[in-house]
Amino acid sequence: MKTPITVSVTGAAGQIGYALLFRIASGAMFGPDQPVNLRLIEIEPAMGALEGVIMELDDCAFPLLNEVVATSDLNVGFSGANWALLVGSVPRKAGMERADLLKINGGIFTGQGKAIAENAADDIRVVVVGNPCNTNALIAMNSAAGVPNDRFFAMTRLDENRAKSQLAAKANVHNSDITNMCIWGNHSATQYPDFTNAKIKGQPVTDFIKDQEWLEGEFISTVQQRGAAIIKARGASSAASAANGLVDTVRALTTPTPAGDWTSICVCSDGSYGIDAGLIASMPIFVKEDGSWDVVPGVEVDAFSREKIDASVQELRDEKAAVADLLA
Ligand code: NAX
Repeated sequence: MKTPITVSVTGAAGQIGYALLFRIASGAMFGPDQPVNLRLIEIEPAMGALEGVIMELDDCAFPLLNEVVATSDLNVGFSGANWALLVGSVPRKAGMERADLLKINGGIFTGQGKAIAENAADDIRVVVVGNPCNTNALIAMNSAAGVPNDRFFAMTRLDENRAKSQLAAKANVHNSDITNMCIWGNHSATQYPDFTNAKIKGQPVTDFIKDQEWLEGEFISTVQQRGAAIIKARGASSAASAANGLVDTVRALTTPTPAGDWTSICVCSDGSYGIDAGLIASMPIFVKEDGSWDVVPGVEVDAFSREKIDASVQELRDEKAAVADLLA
């Protein structure tokens, strides 16, 4: 049996947490031969609910679940963590300005970044899901002195999966026929799902979908607005599909990317593709055999894509400016 890895999850008693923990404990995230220790982090008022979730984890008798710790103490929560999955955040309430939301959550992610730097394992990798996830990841990265920037990620895999599913339905093919789907920019309504570089059965999307107006209009807006559509239909935000997006994200980061393909993850930009260095932005990523990753070079950005990417990057710049005082 392998040595257990330690996975810290914030917001563990929330609805994504409820869909996520069982998939981590079952082996879906790290594989069927990798035992896991879970460190579940919640705020005090949610500790009772978290106890209930842990009772259910116990009741699954998962062979791969080695140890579960529940805590509201960040130093305990991130102790020895190999992975930190930062799901918890404070939702926007009626009357709250976006800038207020950025500041409130920013405060959470400075403390978490600092605690990660002080307590996590040397190989720590951090994936932020809690919104606004790009800027929260930026704050955590800037607060985690000594942890390399290339260990910080934010999630746009759910958006990538949504985009693949929309293209597959329109082209009447299977989801697995869609490759090279990139989400650019911010995980927000300005994100750009790039159909110009996506492929269907290895061919340009336009070989299968002749309706350019749909691609440039309804396709993009459906992906951008999918979260809102789910809230409207379900009365609650995406949870199982978000948890699945996170399972896919971690698997993508721990598995070499198939040759010629890529995956969308928000990473710290090195200035590629006209995205300011230091912003956490979604772009096409390739994970190598040795487990390190690179931005895929040479992806063509046409005038249509350029405008969409620039708009989303501008939003990231504005978010960064709104939390400037939280960036060390
Ligand atoms: P819930 O409100 O159900 O759960 C959030 C949990 O976080 C709560 O249990 C709360 O007690 C906890 N929490 C709050 N502050 C905390 C702190 N300082 N430390 C630890 N835990 C804390 O939300 P849920 O539906 O689970 O969504 C979680 C986050 O994911 C939200 O910010 C949401 O906007 C975001 N999402 C991000 C997505 C993405 O693709 N990046 C998609 C899905 C989702 O919208």
